[in-house]
Amino acid sequence: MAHSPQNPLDDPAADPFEIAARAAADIARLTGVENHDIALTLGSGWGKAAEIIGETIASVPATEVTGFSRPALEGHVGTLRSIRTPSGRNVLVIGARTHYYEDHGVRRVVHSVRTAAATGAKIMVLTNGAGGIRETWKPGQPVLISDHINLTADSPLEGATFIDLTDLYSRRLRDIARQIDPSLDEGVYCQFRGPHYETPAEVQMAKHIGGHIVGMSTALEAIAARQAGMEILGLSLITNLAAGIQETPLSHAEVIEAGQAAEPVISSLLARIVEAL
Ligand code: 8IG
Repeated sequence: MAHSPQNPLDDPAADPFEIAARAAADIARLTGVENHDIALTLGSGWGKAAEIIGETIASVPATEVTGFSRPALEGHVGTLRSIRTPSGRNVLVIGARTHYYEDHGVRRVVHSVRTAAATGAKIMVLTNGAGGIRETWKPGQPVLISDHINLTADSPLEGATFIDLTDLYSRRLRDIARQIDPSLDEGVYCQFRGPHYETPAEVQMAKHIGGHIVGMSTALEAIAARQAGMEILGLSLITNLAAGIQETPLSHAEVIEAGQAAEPVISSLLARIVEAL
């Protein structure tokens, strides 16, 4: 062909759920694992968890799965892994997140979540790196997401689809996480579009409207996960205090560094939580 292959999700007439079903069939074929029980999206700082959750049965480049492919120049999209936990459950680990700020549209942002549901997953664990608004929080601290405020002004739902978002971040799953680590605090996640970090005034706005965590990924994914009927557990690694809460400017390098420092601790926490789900 003269040009790079198009992503089927970019055809407005295509059904994103049918494409997710095709992606799930690709995963079954490429991993040899017919069904998954739990899906886990690993955000910044959480990557090491994949190694300790269980035995990796198969690892698949996301580019081989329908809907994850992109024009070649945009490069690397990450890996999908099938992991068997000690208790014998199949976990689909998604290391290939598409962010809203990449401007490929919200269908691409939530495709991995819809695919996870199509593989049979009943629980969606969404993790991310984020900024903290609560002054008592320290960089490197993991917190549970109790609810969200979606400031993207967008939705993964198409047409007049009305979905209840009460208890979106399952209380039952948060309670299980707190049985593993009773010191886990929780807060309301505000999704901004990014990719710039907030101004201090925007952080104050988020605080005044009830937010405690600022990020760029999880709210849209959680809405799609709920639409797909999954139960959701959200975990943020506070890599930095939000702009104006911390006195120094935000630096991407420092954010990455805080993530790396926290990685061994939060990865083992996550592995223990997954085993308890
Ligand atoms: I890591 O301070 C990380 N991601 N919106 N604000 C927003 N996203 C983030 C931040 C932050 N830190």
